[in-house]
Amino acid sequence: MTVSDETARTTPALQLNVIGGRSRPAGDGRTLDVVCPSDGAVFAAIARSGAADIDAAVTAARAAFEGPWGRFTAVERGRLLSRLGGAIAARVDELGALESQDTGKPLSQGRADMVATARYFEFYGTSADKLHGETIPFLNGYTVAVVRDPHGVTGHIVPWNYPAQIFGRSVGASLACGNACVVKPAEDAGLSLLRIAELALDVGFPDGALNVVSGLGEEAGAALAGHPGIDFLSFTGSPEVGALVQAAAGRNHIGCTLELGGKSPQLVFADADLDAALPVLVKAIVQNGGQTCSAGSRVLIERRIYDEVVEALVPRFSEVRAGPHHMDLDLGPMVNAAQKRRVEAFAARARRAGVPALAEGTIVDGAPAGGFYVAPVLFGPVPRANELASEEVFGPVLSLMPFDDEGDGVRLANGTPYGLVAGVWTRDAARSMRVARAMRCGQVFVNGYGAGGGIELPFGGVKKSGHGREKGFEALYEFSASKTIVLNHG
Ligand code: TXE
Repeated sequence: MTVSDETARTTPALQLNVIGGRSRPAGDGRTLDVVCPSDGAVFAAIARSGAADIDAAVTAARAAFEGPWGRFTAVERGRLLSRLGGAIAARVDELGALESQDTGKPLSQGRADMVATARYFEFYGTSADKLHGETIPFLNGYTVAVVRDPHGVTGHIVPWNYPAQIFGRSVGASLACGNACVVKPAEDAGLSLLRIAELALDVGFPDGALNVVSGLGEEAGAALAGHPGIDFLSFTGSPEVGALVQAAAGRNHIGCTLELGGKSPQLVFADADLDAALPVLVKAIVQNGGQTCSAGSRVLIERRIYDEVVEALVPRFSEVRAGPHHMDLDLGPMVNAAQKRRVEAFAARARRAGVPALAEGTIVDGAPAGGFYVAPVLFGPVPRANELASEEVFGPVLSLMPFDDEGDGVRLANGTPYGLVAGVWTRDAARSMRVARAMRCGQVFVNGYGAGGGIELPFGGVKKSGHGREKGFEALYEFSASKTIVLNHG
């Protein structure tokens, strides 16, 4: 082995921060290893940034906002965003493979994530010049105009489950409004964001408009959330950290959006088209290994078809296969060892409590021993008091639960602390609308679930799932504030 081979093997490539238009390591030179969840091996490194690096990024963002970036027109901002979308679309294979290696998700999912990320930038690129204000009839001799202003510098704390997509939806909307952004990716998967921030410079974003600073949550993340130079925060992650971020926002008297996951139900009524529903019910929990905020983790079934649905679901669920990302199976490993332990502990507690495990998927032969694999499990009937009925596992664990009638189904669906997404399967149009209207959550799909990626659709939760809306045009209202101008012209 040559010296350079040895160096390459023991010193993984360091992906630098992007601060003020330059690629930089952490000020004190510290790094974090990046592990591939498929085999547990270190394949890259990112900066372990601290408060000083966050401060440098906030300063650079402020300078951009008050300088060149702040002078861009909405049309010019939109053009740049669309150009960035195009640059990502041209690199779907390369960036998708990176996302896949970083998160463990199957290759095709990594690619699909990049197609969606490109589409977020394209969507917000073409929306930037359509954020109109309004005029309001007022007293005689007055004209009132309501215009929309950017907040200034926005902070974005991104999780590891869909790093590029969540980055794209959040900074896409914020940049479209004219804010400058500082982003803290998750320590477990942040390579794609850092690469996309470099691409943003290549396509012409001015220095400091988009900064990405990697590091640990309690270090770089907490420093960003609490920084007095931030004007608005966007957080996606756990309810526990969401509460910390909200408290930090409160101390600085700024607003925030929180997207904190869910325990999303799909209600299957006796008149449902089961052929259409069954594959979607399985996919909604298997996709991304169940590490999806909107995972359909509860299937609520009208009691008189409960046995029929179980009988049809069991063979489908048993066919699900988990394996390394490059094998491109139904699901990959969990993102890290802690997440694997968390999911396995949920399944073990359910078994100990006597909840029947109806079916299990397989981990394919040849999955590396160092990878963080868990076999998907189908449990049912899950008692209403069991934690699998109400707590987010964030893994491939599906709970089946019978309900008696429409009222009981609605109560059961709404009976968790969360409220993010729901699904309704029925051929009765009036009932589908009644149930959709009764759901306490941010999105309801009727006779489908999670269709189309949802780039154009407002997304966010109620209750413990958080507040505020990202995605779609509505996000532009989150990342801007109205200003009412009252002109007395006599
Ligand atoms: O989340 P964290 P974790 C849920 C899911 C999962 C659980 C734990 O149930 O099993 O959370 O995942 C940053 N100040 N979701 O521990 O810690 C962190 O660096 C500021 C649902 O990974 O909330 C990362 O960038 N920031 C969710 C981001 O917060 C802090 C997606 C999320 O990490 C911080 C992920 C701090 N003190 C997990 N501590 C969804 N809504 O989809 C951490 N961070």
